[in-house]
Amino acid sequence: MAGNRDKTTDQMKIWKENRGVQTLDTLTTGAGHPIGDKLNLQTAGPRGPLLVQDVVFTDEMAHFDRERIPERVVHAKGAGAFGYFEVTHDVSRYCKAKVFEHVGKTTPIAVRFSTVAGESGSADTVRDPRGFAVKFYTEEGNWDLTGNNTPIFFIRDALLFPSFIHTQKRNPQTHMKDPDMVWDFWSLRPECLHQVSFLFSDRGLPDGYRHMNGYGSHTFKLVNADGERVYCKFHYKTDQGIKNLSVEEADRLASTNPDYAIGDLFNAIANGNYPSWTFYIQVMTFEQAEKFQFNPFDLTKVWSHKEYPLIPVGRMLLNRNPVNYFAEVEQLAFDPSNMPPGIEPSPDKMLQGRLFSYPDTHRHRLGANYLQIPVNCPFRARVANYQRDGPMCMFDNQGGAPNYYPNSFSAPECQPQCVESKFKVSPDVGRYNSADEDNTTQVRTFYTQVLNEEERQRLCQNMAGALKGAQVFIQNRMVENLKAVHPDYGNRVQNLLNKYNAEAQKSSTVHVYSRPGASAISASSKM
Ligand code: HDE
Repeated sequence: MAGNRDKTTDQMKIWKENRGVQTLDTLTTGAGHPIGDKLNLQTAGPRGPLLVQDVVFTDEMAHFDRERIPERVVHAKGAGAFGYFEVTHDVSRYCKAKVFEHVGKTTPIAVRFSTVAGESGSADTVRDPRGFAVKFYTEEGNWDLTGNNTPIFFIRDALLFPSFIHTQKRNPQTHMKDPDMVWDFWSLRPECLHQVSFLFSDRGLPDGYRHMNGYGSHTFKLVNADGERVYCKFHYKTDQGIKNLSVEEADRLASTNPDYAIGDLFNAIANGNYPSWTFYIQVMTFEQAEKFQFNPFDLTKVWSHKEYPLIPVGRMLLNRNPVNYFAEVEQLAFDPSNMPPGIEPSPDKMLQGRLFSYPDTHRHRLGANYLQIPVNCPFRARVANYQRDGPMCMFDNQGGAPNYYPNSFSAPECQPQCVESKFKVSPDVGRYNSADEDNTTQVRTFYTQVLNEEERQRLCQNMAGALKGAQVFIQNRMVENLKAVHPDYGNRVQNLLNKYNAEAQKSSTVHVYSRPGASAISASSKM
């Protein structure tokens, strides 16, 4: 037994050894008062009742009652680590951001990897995209590249995101995952096809967090010191090599070791086996963007690596585990609108939607002063502005400096060289339908050219294995979408579904009409 213990299992033993001190700290209340007895309530006689004056108790219980903050509405389960980013190639011709200033420059980083749909106690080895969020603590403020392990996403209009996520979470009545919800949405929105195909391929089950790539996914804008702009995409390629789990192994781990990915990352770092990723950009000029065969800001599409080759930039390495999970990982708040001068958003509607959503959710989850929490604080830049007060204001609140602008008292001034680049927007304001912006060409390439025959078989098997849980009319609609990608794709999934549906009918275990929710609704509607 003792021989099998790894660094996560031995955390407390290691902590005690590292502490090295023989004398014990004085136990105190939250206010720092020494505590004489922490095992027994103060009561009137040995059988109670207890006294309101027992502040040792009320201090402890009142804090416990408030221990939980809202979990992230998506990406609730995750692992964090710290390290640095090092520039290995000069890209200053594209970007003036100090993080890329010169070869050899290092910038401290915080990283959080996550699953998407599960709650904070859910299993790590489920089929789901993985979050790949990196915070660069630069001297021009933090840069958060809040990406995934996939270069694309399900939808291309931010207005659909809350509904999409509802379908991935729990049924409003049964509080269970619901295949009808999932496949109804995916089949109604064919722009999901690319990401769904990626998800049900082998890469939908990465082996922990060290063996997957990361992507900024969106198109961003880079600006150089002369004000010249290009569009860009960011890529991290794992130096550990891609490794995925088989369906059977993922299922086994989900029941035997649901924290598999967190443990794998923690142990690797604790053992000095530091994971690293090589960082690349793809660059597209504004002229190329005009002529690009797809909308270059469509998050459901990739840019061909042949036409827009990966340009090496640097390497990121993780060499420190969190000292405290809540302080450094649960409170770690990423925000795509955290961009230093030189890195700007493209018009991508999804990215633009995210610029609002993240700081908004942090104000709800962590409070108005969440940027003062040490792990979020842009500690390499000196924050100087006119924001004051609010709950949990932790530092000196900028002392006696003026709290209004403009002022005549030598307070922080604007830096005109840091103003965002200008760009032209002239079209009519409207709600433009983006549902049918070519949903199949790149999926066809993925199906026919990226995957080999065995991978195609597994993709169809994985997809049919999940789609069989949805009602038949939803299955049919999904299959029609797959046929539009490639007849072989649709036919294979259909054949597997036929088999499953026949088996289900035989054993009359079709879930569809046996959901308790369905009968409860119809019963109550008759009353
Ligand atoms: Fe997120 N997403 N997202 N997302 N996302 C959140 O922020 C949102 C999207 C991603 O480790 C939330 O702090 C909208 C794409 C990661 O803490 C929330 C849209 C990509 C993480 C949110 C998207 C991501 C989040 C939930 C569509 C990859 C975890 C809690 C417009 C490129 C970061 C939170 C961490 C987390 C909103 C789509 C990646 C609600 C509105 C695309 C890695 O703000």
